[in-house]
Amino acid sequence: MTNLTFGIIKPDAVRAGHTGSIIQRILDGGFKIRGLKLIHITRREAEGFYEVHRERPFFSGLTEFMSSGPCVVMALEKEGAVKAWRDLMGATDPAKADAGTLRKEFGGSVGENAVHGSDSDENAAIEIGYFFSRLELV
Ligand code: DAT
Ligand code: MG
Repeated sequence: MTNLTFGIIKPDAVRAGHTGSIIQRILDGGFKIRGLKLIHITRREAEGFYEVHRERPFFSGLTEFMSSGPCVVMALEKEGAVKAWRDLMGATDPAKADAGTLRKEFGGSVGENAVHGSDSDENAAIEIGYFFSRLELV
């Protein structure tokens, strides 16, 4: 799975109509899309996904937000995919993200920052498995 990562176009960006623009930026960035679907996750599913952050003060707001509307989940392929996708996303806080990154362009705040990306190959495999069945990956 070393050339795969997992990404989400979060509910804020989908709501604002940025899905198409973000997917175009992903393709322009040289990623191959191996899995893609629009889903609306429950609070419980968001809590499971962000389990490692359960003790953080922002956990409740984060899981409420992630279950607040549809999002787009993606399995993305590129050499060094995890780092390449995090580089394209930019810093967690859009105010600190570099110019030209997705979070700079589409993120509104540290909590509602437009996109998610895995932080390691190991977590990419876990996160892809959380949202996609084998049949949904090409
Ligand atoms: P990243 O999404 O860049 O990997 P993270 O794993 O530290 O960042 O946090 C996961 C998400 O939690 C992040 O995308 C938005 C939210 N979050 C992180 N820090 C926050 C904070 N200080 N206040 C509110 N939400 C925060
Ligand atoms: Mg993270």
